[in-house]
Amino acid sequence: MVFPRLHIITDSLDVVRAVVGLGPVAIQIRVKSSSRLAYELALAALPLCRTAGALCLIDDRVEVALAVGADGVHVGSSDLPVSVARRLLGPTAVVGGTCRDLADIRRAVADGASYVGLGPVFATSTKDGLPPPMGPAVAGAAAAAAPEIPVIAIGGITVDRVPELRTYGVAVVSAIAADPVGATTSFLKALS
Ligand code: TZP
Ligand code: MG
Repeated sequence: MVFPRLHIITDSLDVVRAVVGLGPVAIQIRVKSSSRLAYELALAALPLCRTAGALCLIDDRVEVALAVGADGVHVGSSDLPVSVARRLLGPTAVVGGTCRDLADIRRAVADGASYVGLGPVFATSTKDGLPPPMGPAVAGAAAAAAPEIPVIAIGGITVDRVPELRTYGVAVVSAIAADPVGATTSFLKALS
């Protein structure tokens, strides 16, 4: 499977159901409230992803990825380190790490990441406590300096902004909320 350029981050089974068949996507299950709820959603989402050939990743929670047999995880600075997620999940799992700059990307590569999420590229209200946005030029330069790993831009990404991004792909939350099918279709076209 070619690593997907569009990562859809969601806490909704309806969104998973709506978008998995539309093209090559990674679904990232992001449930902040509890491992139990994340587990239940992941358990329901995984067969939908498998049937459609979509990648199923779990945000933050390595134990949930292990419990349901997901394809992998995406870990940030408050989660288990990339190296530990890699050790726990094994060599074939997808392990993504949040990065803020090129030095982070270099560390993530050394620690065994399969891909990195780089951001915030643009301002976003989806997540609190983020550093200032780096902008598409800085993100593109970091991605160009680390061609060995897919760099997925995150933070305030909209379809209109895809052409100015020079990263391997994008991860989105709010941009697909109002119209998951229409927005996903547009993102897939913009990224192809
Ligand atoms: N990490 C950095 S920005 C972000 C996360 C989880 C949220 C991105 O959400 P949106 O709505 O696509 O800006
Ligand atoms: Mg996270």
